[in-house]
Amino acid sequence: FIILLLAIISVSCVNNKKNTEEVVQETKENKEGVFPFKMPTEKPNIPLSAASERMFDYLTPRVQDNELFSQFKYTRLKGFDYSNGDGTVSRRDPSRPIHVNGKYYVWYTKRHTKVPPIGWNRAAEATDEIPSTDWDLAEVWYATSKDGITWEEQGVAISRPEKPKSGWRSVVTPDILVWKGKYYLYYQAFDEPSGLRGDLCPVSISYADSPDGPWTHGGDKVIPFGKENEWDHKATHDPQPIVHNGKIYVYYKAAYNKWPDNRKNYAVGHGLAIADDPLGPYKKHPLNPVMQSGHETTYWPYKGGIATLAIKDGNERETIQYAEDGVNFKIASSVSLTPTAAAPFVADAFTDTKNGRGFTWGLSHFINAGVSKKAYSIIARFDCDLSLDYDEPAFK
Ligand code: AAL
Repeated sequence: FIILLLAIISVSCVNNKKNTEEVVQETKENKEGVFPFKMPTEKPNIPLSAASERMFDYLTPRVQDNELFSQFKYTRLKGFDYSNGDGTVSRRDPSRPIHVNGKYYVWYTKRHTKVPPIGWNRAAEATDEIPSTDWDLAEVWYATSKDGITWEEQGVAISRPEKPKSGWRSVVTPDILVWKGKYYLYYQAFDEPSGLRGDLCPVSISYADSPDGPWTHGGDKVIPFGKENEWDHKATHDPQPIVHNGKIYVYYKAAYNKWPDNRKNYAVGHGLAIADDPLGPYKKHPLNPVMQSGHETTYWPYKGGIATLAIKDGNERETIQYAEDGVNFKIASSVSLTPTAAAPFVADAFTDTKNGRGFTWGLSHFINAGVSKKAYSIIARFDCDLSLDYDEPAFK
């Protein structure tokens, strides 16, 4: 019996070998040649491995030639005080900076509490003075700068309204839109300590005639929540407006799957909501979520479409992607040491450009200690070469 078994195995091995040889032979009959020394710009008609095939799915096969590839370098900002890093002062989730009358403006989450956050997993112990997370009991502040490195904190832009108005617990993670001479701040408005039942909150808007304010409340829950059991049920985060095709495109995030019961299995998706007017109504794209990787939203006009930087979460984390229609994104490059909560300075974010030029710098944040006792964040500057008008690499 053993001899018979060995005979069967060896016959089948020979068969397998023959099959493989046949396949190689068949491929060679149609395609000849080996991969050339000079990198081809188009897919060559030769046998290709799966990895070599994939190279030609990118914008260019050589990453160095890829306009949607960059490295990132970081610079510490001047002008912000952090109470010696004791966790009571935090600045995070900056808006994209804008340039008005010779100055850059940025809005961001600022928390200044008596004690550091106790962590989302202890949110039930949070009080009016004890924050659960780094972004609990926070407000939207703003700062200005001449050079993008030294900043002067100007004060609060959006404070927490009286209870029970939306955002009474915390107003955070702002981003800016410039539309028809007015300024619109979009931000998350929490009505409970983050972490209690997840990171549940809707988006509110305020507007002003000047980036220095005063800000008028323009609406709450402007991006409709998904229905129960939909991916963006009760969570619309990181609103980021762009003017595209004459409309306002707001990309936003929701953390879903098993969160909050099981943080390990949570997933992050991004959706797109479109409106004719900044205050809405917003209509969600039927193909949402349009991204299934990434964390905070970073989207910008690139040529005729929209590009995005996906960081931190998902199978396609640490990639830059591009969608001609702003909806169906494809990986353009793989990147590393990416800016967290990246907020690039995108000069044409609101011009309804048909030829988006990209950017060379922006702001992002660094978190010092996760859920540990002294958790706080700082805002830093990043530089890169994701601009079509700039040939110098960020790193030499
Ligand atoms: C950030 C952002 C949102 C979340 C929290 C504060 O990374 O995604 O703003 O709600 O964390």
